[in-house]
This record gives sequence, C-alpha cells and structure tokens, in this order.
Amino acid sequence: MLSRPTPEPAAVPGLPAPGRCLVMGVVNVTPDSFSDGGQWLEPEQAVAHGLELVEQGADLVDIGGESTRPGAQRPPVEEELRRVLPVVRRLSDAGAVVSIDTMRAEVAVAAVEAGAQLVNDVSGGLGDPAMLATVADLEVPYVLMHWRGHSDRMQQRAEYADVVADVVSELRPRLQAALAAGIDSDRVILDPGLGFAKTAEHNWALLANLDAVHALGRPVLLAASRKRFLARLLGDADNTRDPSSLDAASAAVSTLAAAAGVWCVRVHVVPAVVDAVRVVARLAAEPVGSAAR
Ligand code: PMM
Repeated sequence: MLSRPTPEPAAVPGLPAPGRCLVMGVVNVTPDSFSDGGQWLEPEQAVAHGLELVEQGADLVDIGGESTRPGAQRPPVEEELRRVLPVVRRLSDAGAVVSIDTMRAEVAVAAVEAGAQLVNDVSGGLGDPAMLATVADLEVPYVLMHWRGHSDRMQQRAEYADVVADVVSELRPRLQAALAAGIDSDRVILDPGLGFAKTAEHNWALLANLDAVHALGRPVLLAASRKRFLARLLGDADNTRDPSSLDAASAAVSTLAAAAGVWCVRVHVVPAVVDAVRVVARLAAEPVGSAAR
C-alpha cells in the first residue's frame, strides 16, 4: 500500500499555486557549477534553456550567476550581474516566473528590477548583511536556506550533534531575523540546504525528517537534483560520471519530497518531475479507508 501524500502545500503570494508541489528548473549561468557549469554561459543559450524548461512545465526558473559547488571561488559582483541580468530580463519578458539565486543584495535588487519575482538566497541572509532588509523593501518572496559559510570552507563545517535538530535550531533564528527585518512571514520559504556543510549521511537524515523542517511553519523548498550524495548512493563516490546519470535518482527524491508536502522542488531536468508531482497531487486527492470503497 502506498502511504497517502500530505495535502497540497500552502500558496506563496505572487507565485503560481497550481494545487501541487511546484517545480523550479535550474539555469546556472556559470563556468563552474558542478552539474551544468559552462553549458549556459552565453545569454542566448541560457535564455533558450530557460524557455525550454518552461515549455516542459517548470513553474519557476532559477537563474544563478555564482557557483556554490564545494571549493568554488566567488565571482566579483559586476561579473555576477553581467551573467544573470540579461537572462533574467529576457525570460521575464517572455512570461517566465523567474527566481534569482544570489547571496548579494545588489544582485537581488537589479534582478527584481529586471523582472525576477523571487529571491533565492543559499546563505539565508548571512552572506550579505543588507540582504534581509533589501528583500523586505523589494516585497518579493524569499527562499531562506540553511547555511554555515561560503563554499571554500563549508565542508569543514559539516559537524552536528543531531543534524535535524541543529539545522532546525539554526533556521529558526534566521527566520526570526527575516521577519524582524520586515519580510512578510507569508513570503518566507525555508530550505534545509542539502549538501551545504552537510555530508551524504546528513542529507539522508534531513530527507527522512522533513516534518521537522515543516514544523517551523513555512513552505519548504528542496534541492536534491544531481547532488553528490546521490552519486555516492549509486556507487560513484568520486562523482565522476555524467551528471545526467543522477537524473532518475533526483526525480525519485523530488517525488518523495512532494509526497512529504514540500512546496517546491528545484531540479535540472524537468519533464519527469512535472509528471511525478502531478501523480503525487492526484494520489493526495484520493479518499482513503472505507469511505473510498
Ligand atoms: N543548491 C544549489 C544552488 N542553489 N538553492 C537552494 N534554495 N537550495 C539548494 O540546495 C541549492 C540552491 C547548488 O546546486 P547546483 O550548483 O547544482 O545548482
């Protein structure tokens, strides 16, 4: 017997609310992101890829100009702006719902001016002291991720007494800081940050205990797609295979996350996940027990 998926996730003002888990397609406009670095570095390629993701059913397209792979060096802010702005502008103009993946307030402002409707900050406001107040002024939804430091040193910080309890107790004050800065509570989405200062075991523990993150009372976004812990599970500890070899496992995690009630899954390859979240929503709508027969 399948366990019954949780009811549909809460809607976030200003963003699509199709009554099922949302699917966010990823376009990394970087030379060095782990799974798709360099593929969409030219604006034309990035825009075409973003439009393809929308065509395939992505509800949102996440545009990032800074790689967060372990050990990555940060680009200067001018370079980040140069990478993302034309792509954000053209995809927004074409009607896509665009998310800007940035830790910098300056990039968030410019991207929202160019049409982005969501700020996705993997640093949860810790990377730039101006970020939370800036997002409050921008009046857009904000993804606040669990984070313990930049990519060059985050893996040294993957130490927890109890990863689930520790991530929740570190997310809580970040949520409070976001509200204190003036971000409307309806606009905050939380993310446990798979792979960020976390080992494979930490990621699995968080996935098995998403209810603890949901208990913070906000919608949850989950990004497992093509991450190293999936390569390890599949017997590729050095992660040397083509990243696309992780897409079936990525879709499986996204499906399970949708069934656990997450608001949105962030993925590199969209079609199978769009179908999967629709299956989850259909199953969630089905009565169970004697009333069903
Ligand atoms: N992971 C990456 C980039 N952006 N955003 C959120 N909210 N959560 C994540 O876990 C996250 C993110 C890194 O993955 P990629 O380089 O494969 O895009």
